[in-house]
Amino acid sequence: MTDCIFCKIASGAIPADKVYEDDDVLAFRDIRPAAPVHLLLIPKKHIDSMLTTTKEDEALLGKMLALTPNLARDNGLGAGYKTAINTGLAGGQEVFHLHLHILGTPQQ
Ligand code: DGP
Repeated sequence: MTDCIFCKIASGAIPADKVYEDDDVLAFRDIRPAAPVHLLLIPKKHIDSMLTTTKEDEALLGKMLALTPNLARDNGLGAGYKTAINTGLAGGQEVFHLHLHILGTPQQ
């Protein structure tokens, strides 16, 4: 999607502080962090939100969730972290490219 900011980040057209990337997904630091560590994990494929996922997306969604402990550990959140997926305008979603927030405070 040409006017989607996260598609532009996924394609490298605009920069982001990336912490993980593979063929399917990308993780980068949130530009407005709400915690000392605040990552966003996105599918490279454009999906508007959880309101528009299909059965075809099940493996991708499972992969994203399964990646969160590794991403958290690699970014100092091995002791624990929060995840959130804001869904739809009524769910507080601002950027309409599906993304999973990973937030936390590194423990000593
Ligand atoms: P949400 O409310 O779940 O749609 O949160 C969108 C998040 O995306 C918000 O915490 C700020 C972040 N964000 C918006 N634009 C950019 C950007 O261009 N770069 C980065 N790194 N984060 C962004």
